[in-house]
Amino acid sequence: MSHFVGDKEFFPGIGKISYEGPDSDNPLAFKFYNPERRIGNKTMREHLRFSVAYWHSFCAGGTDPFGSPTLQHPWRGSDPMAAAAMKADACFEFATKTSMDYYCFHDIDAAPEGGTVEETERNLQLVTKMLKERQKESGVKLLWNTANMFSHPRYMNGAATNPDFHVVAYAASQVKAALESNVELGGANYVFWGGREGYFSLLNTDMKREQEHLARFLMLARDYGRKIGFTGTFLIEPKPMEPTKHQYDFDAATVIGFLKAWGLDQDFKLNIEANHATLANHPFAHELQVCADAGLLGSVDANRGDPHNGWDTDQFPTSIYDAVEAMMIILKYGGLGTGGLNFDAHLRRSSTDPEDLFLAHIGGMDTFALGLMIADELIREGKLDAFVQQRYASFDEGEGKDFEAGKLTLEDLRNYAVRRGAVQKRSGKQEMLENYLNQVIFRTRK
Ligand code: XLS
Ligand code: NI
Ligand code: NI
Repeated sequence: MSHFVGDKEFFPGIGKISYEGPDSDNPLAFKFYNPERRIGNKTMREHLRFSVAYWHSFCAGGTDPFGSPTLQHPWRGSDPMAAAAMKADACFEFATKTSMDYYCFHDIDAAPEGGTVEETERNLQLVTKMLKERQKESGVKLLWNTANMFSHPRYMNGAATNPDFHVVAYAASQVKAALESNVELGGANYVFWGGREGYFSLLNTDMKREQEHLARFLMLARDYGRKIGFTGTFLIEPKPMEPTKHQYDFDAATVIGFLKAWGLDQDFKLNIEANHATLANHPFAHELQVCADAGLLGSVDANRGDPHNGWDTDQFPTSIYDAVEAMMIILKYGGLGTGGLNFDAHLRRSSTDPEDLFLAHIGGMDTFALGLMIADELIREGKLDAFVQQRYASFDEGEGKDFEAGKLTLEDLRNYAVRRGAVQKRSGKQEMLENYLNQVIFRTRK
């Protein structure tokens, strides 16, 4: 099979990236990601379910608030539908060459927005046909799609939470079309990221009403999706701010409370983005654990932020610590289900060589592959679990057990305290566990 689709190769000179192992000097090779290698009961590719993000890799040209594009995509300046076809070819060529099994897109990343609702719908239908063919040809699948309801000026005051019903309805037209595209492409999930679902000032905002509208909107989307045969998972992607000052889907705990309050937790799970956790002042692992504990861990936008500034810098993930902690949570959860690890990350503005896109993804994939291997070792060794279990041992028998079972009253607790007298200090041993983690991470392995 050729490694590109269509008749033009967009990344000439770069072949299929292969696994060469940790000692390889070849920057265009995997050092840790060996797709068919088994870890536990699954292969690495089955565990990790990597996905490339259309918007960052094939749309964004390296602009920032102070500077114009630094990248010249070959489709820039072409007729919009011709450009859409070229972008699709580039995406599937890239995914095939990097052994990426999935891709993700916003409606307007893939298909040009038209002047009317009907024209926009038609464009997306045409592009969906193109994508479907390329999926078939390459075997690359849709992890999720979503509607971009934040770029167009009509959404400046929000989409589902806009104070103007006309805008809410316009947003609904986009979600309807995006869901239809998803079903046509056999998407595994459908994402809502509410970049403008929030407010800048309470002086002009009825927060309660806006959140009720959001819940109603999500119910309608769910009902329509199920009606047309969407069997995948709906996902909400929390983020506390940016572009809005305050976003309603602030963090995992907030979203879970919202989903439960509206009875949406049967159909919706969460898509956790590492950089959004950073913005909410939480570690990535915290957000994943909150979702796992609620049984609502859906998917991951694998990237990283910068701890020293407050932006969504969407850098490629390189932290082994973060990847190890994330993969421990995911493995114990039983895997990502319909979700995956989507690289919602873009190159730095000055990374302008065509190979840089490959190097960035190779790094992200190797980081999570290594994280997976180490997390699996940590779980199999069982020392962390044993420590945690022993830390709570006082709830495994006697009154502690009765307390957990709801058999004791507050007076019973008081009497127990009297009987036991002064409390003995018990160390949490954090440093010992951190040293152990380092020992395992830096252990020599092949
Ligand atoms: C932006 C979000 C966005 C979503 C999809 O911060 O991460 O890229 O993942 O709309
Ligand atoms: Ni994201
Ligand atoms: Ni983001």
